[in-house]
Amino acid sequence: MIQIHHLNESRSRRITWLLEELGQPYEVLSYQRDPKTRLAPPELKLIHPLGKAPVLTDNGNVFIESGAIIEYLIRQYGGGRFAPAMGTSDYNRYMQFLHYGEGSAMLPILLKLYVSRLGEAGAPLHPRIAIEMQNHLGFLNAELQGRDYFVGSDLTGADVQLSFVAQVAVKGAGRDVRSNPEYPNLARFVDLIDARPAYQRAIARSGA
Ligand SMILES: N[C@@H](CCC(=O)N[C@@H](CS)C(=O)NCC(=O)O)C(=O)O
Repeated sequence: MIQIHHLNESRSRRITWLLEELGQPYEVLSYQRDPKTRLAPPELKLIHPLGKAPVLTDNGNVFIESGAIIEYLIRQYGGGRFAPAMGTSDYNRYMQFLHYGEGSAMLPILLKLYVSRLGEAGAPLHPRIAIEMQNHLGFLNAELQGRDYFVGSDLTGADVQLSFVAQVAVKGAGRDVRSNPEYPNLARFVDLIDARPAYQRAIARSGA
């Protein structure tokens, strides 16, 4: 049975959601962040030395990295769904976004998070981070102009991967800017995800 090692309020939500979309039986092993440091508990290092979530285990294999896990699950259990056919231009676009989600888009988001902990000492970095946030979120917002999903007309693994970035853009830092969104297409995308029964099932099963 597939096991997903899931950390509260983390990117491992993407994988529990994808497992629900796939309709694949799975077991959730839940971990709670330390309330002060926000780090994962040390037990997660027993599953993988990095101690980061998500970690997926299946058939004796241990997988880390959301993008690689998404690709594996869709290849293994997708039955032709959630990814375009290899060799098509949609497939190239799909791979680009699957990598882009963690390879580029997360960097300014994480920088903002960490630098915010420095208080005033971090102020010199704020303008550069803001420019990079706008650069990446503006790009993603523009890519969704006139379309519901990032690739083709149906949900793919690229949307699952980019869901976290869109959610941070729209609902991050305890705010919800959907009534007056800076990135209206990302806001629409977040609403679309929220409305998916599989996403709701993932939340009901392993927490919001
Ligand atoms: N690029 C990795 C990021 C993994 C990662 O850093 N996960 C965070 C949660 S969003 C984590 O485990 N943080 C707790 C810690 O660093 O102790 C992925 O997408 O899987």
